[in-house]
Amino acid sequence: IKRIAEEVRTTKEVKFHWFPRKIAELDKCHHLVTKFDPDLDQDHPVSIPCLQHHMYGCLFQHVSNASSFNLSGEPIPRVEYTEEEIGTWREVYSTLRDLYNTHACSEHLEAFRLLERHCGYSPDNIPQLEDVSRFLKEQTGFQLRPVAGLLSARDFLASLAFRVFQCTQYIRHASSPMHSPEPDCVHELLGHVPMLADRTFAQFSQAIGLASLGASEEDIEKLSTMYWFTVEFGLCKQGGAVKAYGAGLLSSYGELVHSLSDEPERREFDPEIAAVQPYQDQNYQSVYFVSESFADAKEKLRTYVSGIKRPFSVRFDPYTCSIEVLDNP
Ligand code: NLE
Ligand code: FE2
Repeated sequence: IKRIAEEVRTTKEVKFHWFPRKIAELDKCHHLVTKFDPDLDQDHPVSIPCLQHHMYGCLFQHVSNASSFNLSGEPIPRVEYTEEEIGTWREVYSTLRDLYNTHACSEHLEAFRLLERHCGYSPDNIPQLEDVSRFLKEQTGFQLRPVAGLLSARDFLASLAFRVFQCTQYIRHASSPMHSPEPDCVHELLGHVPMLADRTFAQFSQAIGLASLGASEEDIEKLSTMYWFTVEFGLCKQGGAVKAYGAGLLSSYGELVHSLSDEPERREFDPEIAAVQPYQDQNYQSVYFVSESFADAKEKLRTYVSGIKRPFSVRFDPYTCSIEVLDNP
């Protein structure tokens, strides 16, 4: 009996990483990582007004920490973009818009039409996160939250568990409109947002988030690599053709063309393999994973996640927007 009791205690005492259980606790999930320093990295400049937004983002982060964003329902602050910034947006928007017809998956095309009708998507206007967030909330329950830059994988994935998508508000520099190594609002608004309006894709995204809660460093690394090859750079089969659904592709003219050309390697999506596939984040990918459909990708993810070892399991309670934690027997 004593031996059993000790064994039980050992499992109960297994240490795991802290994770948010209530949506308000996402205020603690804002750890930024610096991939490049705009002052030092001459290859990837960001615009000066951009940097001001950057700082503004930090400021907002503090304000929101104090006021418990989401629970209070405080609107996301609107940003006034400069003429130059709107010019960058116009150039990317017009070029990509034409390419979507042949390169984007049908879910993206469909949501894009709605966003043009209801959310101020147009070549002359950079949509505001608050308007887009409201739209998404109606479609799939996803909401946006402004963030000052690139977040740590753990924090970013944790927010997905609550159907919260953390978004940058600044825009890429005018000198490199067709590709940016870092996320910016072009990437979020043209790449991620339309996909988050799809029901199955939203479920897929949340499932990655739920799997990440309290996971080991090693599993976080694997989940974020898998996220990279699906949500960011995924391809899928549709009507006998291959189309793009990854946001990193849908926001970069250069890479969208590259991904469906003869140059890169394309493999069938398998989470086990995609989770450990090496990648680089400064240039185009050399390998892409092709899913049969979102439903199929979701099913494969489910199998993969059930193999991740955690001393507990989690469930999202949509009524309270909180995570229920169940001890594994
Ligand atoms: N390469 C993408 C773009 O140009 O929009 C951004 C990728 C962020 C992970
Ligand atoms: Fe992204």
